[in-house]
Amino acid sequence: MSAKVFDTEEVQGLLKAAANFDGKDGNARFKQILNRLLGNLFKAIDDLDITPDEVWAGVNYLNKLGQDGEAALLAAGLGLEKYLDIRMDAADKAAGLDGGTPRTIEGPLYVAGAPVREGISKIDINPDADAGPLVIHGTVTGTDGKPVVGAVVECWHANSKGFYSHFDPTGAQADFNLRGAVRTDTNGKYEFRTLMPVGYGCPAQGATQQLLNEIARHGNRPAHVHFFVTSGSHRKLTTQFNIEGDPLIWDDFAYATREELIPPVTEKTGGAALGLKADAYKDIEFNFTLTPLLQGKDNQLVHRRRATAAA
Ligand code: MBD
Ligand code: FE
Repeated sequence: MSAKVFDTEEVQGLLKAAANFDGKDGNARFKQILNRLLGNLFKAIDDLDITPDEVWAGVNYLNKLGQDGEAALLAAGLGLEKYLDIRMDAADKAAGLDGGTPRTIEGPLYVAGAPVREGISKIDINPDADAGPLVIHGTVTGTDGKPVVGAVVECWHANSKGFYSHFDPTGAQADFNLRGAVRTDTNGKYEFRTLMPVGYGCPAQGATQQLLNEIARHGNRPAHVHFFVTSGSHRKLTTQFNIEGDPLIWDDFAYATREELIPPVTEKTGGAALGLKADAYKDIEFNFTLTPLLQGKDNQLVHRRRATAAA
């Protein structure tokens, strides 16, 4: 091991200067976070004797990550997004907020702007020969058990190739294919008529998969459907369910699976009358329980950059 320099006056001074810690201008919070993260990096370099070649490999990796537009994908794969959920869950518990449908990560593939329909929306726009019909429906209630009328349930999921519209490299999907939004009816009910998704896999040549290969991890998710549930009177819920029986349910590269988020899939007939592509279809009932605002506010609303498209 080479000599340790982290605790020297020179390095501590360098860290402070780099974050302009002693300057009175600039964003104090930003300085605090930058100084800490940079310090932790410097310390790791010292402790693990990380070589210049390794440091430059890391710097170059960040360039590729940005070029590939995969920073948020990597955040999911490294458990950073899950970690934020763990922290929000703990904060909820400390505030005495329980009984709601568990949250789970948003992931990087939401697109804002899906047309909002009343009660029911058929969201499969493009034909997909390998996907059978699926109806997803349920009730939105508060923790008091009362239906939440006029809540907006948004959903988004992959097609039979594991691709999401807007991010589909094959260009096979229209802007809001397999993405929808419905307002709950007077009984708090919502319904999506759609097609069965399959699991997602990270782009094989992308920066995320490159990192995962280095540590012998896969970059796959079980088949799943994402939701936002929004209402003026309750906190926004960000969640997903997994499709029961998928072999990756407990081996999700993004760590989003939770016991309460694996609803049963049932076989039904009568799809023709619902406008589905076959009479036999799969049905998933999934009810949402929303938690109340805290002192009139949603204390856990997450702001992040999201894609948008025009409906
Ligand atoms: C997905 O579909 C997803 O939900 C996450 C979290 C990461 C990559 C693809
Ligand atoms: Fe997803």
